[in-house]
Amino acid sequence: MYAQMVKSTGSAVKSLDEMTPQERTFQERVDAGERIEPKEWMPEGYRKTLIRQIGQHAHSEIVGQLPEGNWITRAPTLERKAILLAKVQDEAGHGLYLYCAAETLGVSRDELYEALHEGRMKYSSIFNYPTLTWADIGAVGWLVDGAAIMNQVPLQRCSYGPYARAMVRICKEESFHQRQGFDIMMKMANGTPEQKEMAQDALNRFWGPSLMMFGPSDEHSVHSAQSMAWKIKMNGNDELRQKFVDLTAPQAEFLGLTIPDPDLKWNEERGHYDYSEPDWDEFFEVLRGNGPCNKERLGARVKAWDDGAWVREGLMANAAKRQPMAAE
Ligand code: FAQ
Repeated sequence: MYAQMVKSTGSAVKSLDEMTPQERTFQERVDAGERIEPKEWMPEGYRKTLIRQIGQHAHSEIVGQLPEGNWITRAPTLERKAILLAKVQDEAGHGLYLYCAAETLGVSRDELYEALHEGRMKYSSIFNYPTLTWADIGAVGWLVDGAAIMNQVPLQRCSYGPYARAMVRICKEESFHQRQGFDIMMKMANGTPEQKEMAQDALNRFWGPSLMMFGPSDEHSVHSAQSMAWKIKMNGNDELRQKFVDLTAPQAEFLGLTIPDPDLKWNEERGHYDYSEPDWDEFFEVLRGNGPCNKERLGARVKAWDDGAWVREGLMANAAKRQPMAAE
């Protein structure tokens, strides 16, 4: 239990010639940049891929509240506490927009929760790492929200209307989150030597896991080719990871912190930073349920669901009582 099963079902992308007329019309609409809306015809694989990606994205937002929620009562000032509280609430909102977007595809929120709780659906690997110090909250905002934005800004242009529209507001909020994380890092990096050391330690622990957020390298990404053909994903995993490194390396320099990668350096010829691949064995172990916090994170979600049973039962009983009255 609690493993996020590493079971992918990527299949080859059909050429236009291999498609049925209906599939071809659909693909041509996608290629022309048209938006697909819920009641319109779509290939079954498109619908399933969206449910998988949007559902896992929603779960990530919800599980992602846990590492930060851990610090709400211990934030160093009232202002930081209020900001963190607002950020964690935003993540709940993101999860809800995304569950709503998934529901337009014919799956219920309860079904998605069940799949998460039974280990049949994943959430982002990053949330299986602990937040040990206040500087980790800075690193989460700076790096984790930074990586999330890098991936999500292009999704505002994805082919499925409800997902693309949910992304607009989510990206605005994530951008505020990223800046608040950077602000915490600025304070810590320019504080006492101990505070700077905490900031460096947080960067050391979150750098590799943040790179993993973009998914496996393109050659190991089972879904990328089809998802990009359908514009469910707008970029490959490696392309976005590189963009993230290019944007973040100068920020670390500005903070006076060192990215824990001896091979990180600007490559004039490529016009990009060279960097080391993260530890992919660790990534797949985390996906198998063996990360530092997998059991704790999923355990917390299952407990929240079980503890809320009486509320759901009460609401259902109340609705059932009201139904005959409404009919009268
Ligand atoms: N963690 O073939 P690909 C956030 C799985 S939101 C876990 O490349 P795909 C906000 C993948 O599901 C962060 N599993 O897959 C926040 C697949 O397995 P499956 C979440 C991963 O889907 C901030 C298998 O590996 N963002 O942080 C991961 O084409 C702070 C093969 O991989 C999104 O979900 C991973 N890192 O590309 C909240 C964005 N990577 O499903 C609180 C939308 C891959 O077949 C605090 N999602 N896998 O069993 C996407 O863009 C894509 O789904 C990718 C993966 C890029 C994540």
